[in-house]
Amino acid sequence: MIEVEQKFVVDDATLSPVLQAASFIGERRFTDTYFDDPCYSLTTKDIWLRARDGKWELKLPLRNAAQQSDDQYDELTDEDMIREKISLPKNNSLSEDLAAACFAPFCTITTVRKKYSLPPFVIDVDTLDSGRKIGEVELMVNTEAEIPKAVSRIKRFFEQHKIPLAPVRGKAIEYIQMHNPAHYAALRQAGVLRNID
Ligand code: V4E
Repeated sequence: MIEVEQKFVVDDATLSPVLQAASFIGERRFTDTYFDDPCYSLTTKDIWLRARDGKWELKLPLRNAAQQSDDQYDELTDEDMIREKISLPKNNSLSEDLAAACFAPFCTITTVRKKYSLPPFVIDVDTLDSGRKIGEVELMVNTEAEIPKAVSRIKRFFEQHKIPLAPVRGKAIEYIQMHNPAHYAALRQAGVLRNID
């Protein structure tokens, strides 16, 4: 399954009628630690390797980032597939092999995520330690061919509920901008900062 998603800036006045019509699925708190090497080899290709509460995940762009107007990433959780995509041979555990290849954590973010269902959409509302809130509307599809239709449906959902479709600085991008100017400059130079810079 492919998750087609669009983030939005949460404005409680706009969002509360939408959430009232939705069913609350649940709330979870998780911590993401993101990894890259000193040349930013992954993130400058818009590839995001993270451990979410200790479980490895790799987010890979489905299209060239410069053409993207929405968040469309493939997400791998199988460690052998992750190794294959980042060309990391197996000698020891994934974390040991990453460290040996000079991959190190560059940011850690804790999120409280509330999940709602408004079929066929799933709505996530993330709250960060800073209090900042980011929303996300998601639709699941089976094949890449179904992505354009899903993108249109999500756009219509935004119009219908008068949610502004403005570019959103994601959590990891915001962290890098605040804490690591050299990394942020490398992302900008690589053209990875979709729609914001
Ligand atoms: C894909 C990505 C990053 C990894 C973090 O992804 P994000 O969707 O922000 O995290 P989260 O916690 O909502 O993940 P989920 O639980 O939905 O899997 S960091 C940056 N990107 C891509 C990206 C980009 N290239 N440019 C801009 C301006 N923002 C984001």
